[in-house]
Amino acid sequence: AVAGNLGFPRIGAGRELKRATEAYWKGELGEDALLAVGRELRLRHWGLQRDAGLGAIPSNDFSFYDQVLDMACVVGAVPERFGWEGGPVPLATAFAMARGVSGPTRGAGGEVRPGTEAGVAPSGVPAMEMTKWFDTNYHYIVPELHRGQRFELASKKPVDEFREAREAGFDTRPVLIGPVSLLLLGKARGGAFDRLSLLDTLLPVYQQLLAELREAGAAWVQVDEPFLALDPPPEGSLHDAYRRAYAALREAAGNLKLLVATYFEGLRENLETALALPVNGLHLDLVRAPEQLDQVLAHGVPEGLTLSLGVVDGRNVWRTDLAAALEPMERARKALGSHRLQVAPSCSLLHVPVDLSLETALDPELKGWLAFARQKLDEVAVLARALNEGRDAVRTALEASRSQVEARRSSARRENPQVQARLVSLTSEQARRRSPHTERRSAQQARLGLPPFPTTTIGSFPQTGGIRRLRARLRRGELDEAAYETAIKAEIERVVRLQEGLGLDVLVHGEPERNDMVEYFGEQLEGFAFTEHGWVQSYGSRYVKPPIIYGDVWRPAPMTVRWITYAQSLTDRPVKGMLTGPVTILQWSFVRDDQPRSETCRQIALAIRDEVLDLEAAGIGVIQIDEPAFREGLPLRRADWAGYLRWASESFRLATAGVRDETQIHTHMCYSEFNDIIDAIAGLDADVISIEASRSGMELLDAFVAFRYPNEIGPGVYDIHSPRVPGREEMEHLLRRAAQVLDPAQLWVNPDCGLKTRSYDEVTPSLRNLVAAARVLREEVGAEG
Ligand code: THG
Ligand code: ZN
Repeated sequence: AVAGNLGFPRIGAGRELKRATEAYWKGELGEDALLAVGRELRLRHWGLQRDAGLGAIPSNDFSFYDQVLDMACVVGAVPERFGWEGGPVPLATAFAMARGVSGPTRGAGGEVRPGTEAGVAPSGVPAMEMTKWFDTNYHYIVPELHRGQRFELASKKPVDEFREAREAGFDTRPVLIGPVSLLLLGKARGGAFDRLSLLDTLLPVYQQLLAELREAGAAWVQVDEPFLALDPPPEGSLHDAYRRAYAALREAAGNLKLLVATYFEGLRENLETALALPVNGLHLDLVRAPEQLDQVLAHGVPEGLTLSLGVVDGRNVWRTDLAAALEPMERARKALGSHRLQVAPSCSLLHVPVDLSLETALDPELKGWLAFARQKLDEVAVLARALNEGRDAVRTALEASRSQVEARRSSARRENPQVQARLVSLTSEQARRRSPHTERRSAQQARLGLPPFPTTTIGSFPQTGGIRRLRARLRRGELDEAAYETAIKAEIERVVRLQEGLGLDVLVHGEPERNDMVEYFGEQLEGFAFTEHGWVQSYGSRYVKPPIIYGDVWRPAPMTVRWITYAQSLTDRPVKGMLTGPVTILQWSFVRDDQPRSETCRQIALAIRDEVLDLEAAGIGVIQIDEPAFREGLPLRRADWAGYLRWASESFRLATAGVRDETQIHTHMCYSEFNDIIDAIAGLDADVISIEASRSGMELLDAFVAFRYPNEIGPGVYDIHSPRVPGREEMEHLLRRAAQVLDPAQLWVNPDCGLKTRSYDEVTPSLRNLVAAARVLREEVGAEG
């Protein structure tokens, strides 16, 4: 059995890629210097993988921005507006596709890209849309496809990087995104059409590419087809598309071997299709879908097909239980012989941090339970050796793994019996508000006395350089707790006075004390650990450092109460308490693999519930629990949606439902399509939900209208992803549209999202206009009604 890998993180252990790309964008680093950093990272990572003992080392897994963008450039799918005239796609063009040209303020999908805003001309070329890579926190650039599109072999990055590796003495296995998945990752532009109808024009480009790779001396190519493990799309016949595509690839490949890689899910109904492809290897994700191995073996593996067994978790940070991983592998060996097996991580290692050995501050006991990308390579190598030479050959490694697994299983730090007892004794009443919304509404109205069209913001105010420096100085010990507290309180007071001056109805404290919304709460909860260097690419040069949930979660002390009550002490208007919801904390962390996600989510929910009740007891009458990741937690297969929605929505209610009728619960969600989960959203039973809506001209409201959403709702009227200051009339117009389709008594007036990334010169006039727009609507509707 060969030890293989499907992809290595390209960011560099010291975030070298981020620093270099951002310096290049700022004009501080030339293109040659940037290219040199890329080359150095590739060579370093190939070296690491060879030294770890891997036989199948990927190339073309590197990217300066995103691998889907790169593949679009390979096949010449460059939208017309970027002015490309054929031939190799220049690096600057690829970056323009990702980030827009000369500062459009946002991409076609609306998001702001780093560095695109400075000195912008409004007439810039918009970037391509960006969206989530399956159920990961990685985002890719969405290829734009149109009817009659032509393709050509434009960029030869896969061949160039293969040659570069070969010259440096590495025989690599180039990674390509397969033709069917590339089309399904794309979005139809200029009218809907069957994206797979483009296969016939796309396949000759893949054929040419394979021929060039073969000529360059490649023995194997990894072709990623993650859609083989997903529900079939509504259009076309998937089976037929794969059959046609791989007949064409086979023909061009000659003696070049093809490994089709699936991941993130199991083959399920596509199993026959996958096993019938004329290819030499098939990769299975046996971490997400362990049951598929026996299904594949029972079906019978065609002669000449090698199986790549993805047994090391590429999506999480736990050390592998090597002995347990070996069991299915040994079953496969019995059926096929070890020469027809490869051993691999479940998916590309892009989704885990680079190197655990850099973590010097991590508790040694906990560190023993973990493996990052480098450590996972060692695990893969040991497992391959165990298959080839027997378990005895790797006895020491197996014993070390066993003892860590035992240590983790029996560690006292993982467990908190009180938390477990609390979960066991949960009742359904605890996840239900005492009275229906209509009754709560009058109690809240009596307490808060808000006008129609009440105004509020989502929570954060601009994070100025001064605020970030305060936190950095506290961390470095240059500022003591008392001085930090004084400075933060001064900032809170400033933000409260500003909101009073603007005439907002429900105020916030502005969140100057917070970094990332998940990191901030994770740092204060038990059962969470933090890394110093555990960065994972989120998109382009933007990374996140997910906390690691290793044990039972509980809240040792109030987390936000002193800041919120301080803000409330400054004003007679209601100040809203601000928390992150359990689903989002779960979703943006590395989670335990020793209990179901639902269980961990309930524990987080109870910790948040404690905070909610403490805020209420401290006199806070409005509390917002944000769930921006609620929708992205949906399983990849629709058949699994209902189960997720049940526990995710229950967790939210568990966190929020303990309050009295007169305490008003808000939630906030962004980047969401609500159509297919609107009943689950209604099931959260928040008194008020704020959503992003301004960019789509209130289109996102449609689902709420069609569903007759019963509670209150704040459709965003100020697009905070743009530096533009919206005028009063523009926001009035959006509010009128909302008031036409919903009961005006349901409506709140607020921006689309938090204001953290904006500056005060944008935020202050925008909020002034927002309050003015709300006042106009009050008059209009009051006069009518
Ligand atoms: N927090 C977490 N995950 C997320 C988001 C978040 N996933 C989805 C979405 N938001 C991803 N968006 C971003 C936007 C900006 C950054 C990262 C992800 C970002 N990162 C800084 C960087 O790379 O420079 C690092 C910031 C830091 O020092 O903490 O700007 O909001 N968990
Ligand atoms: Zn938001």
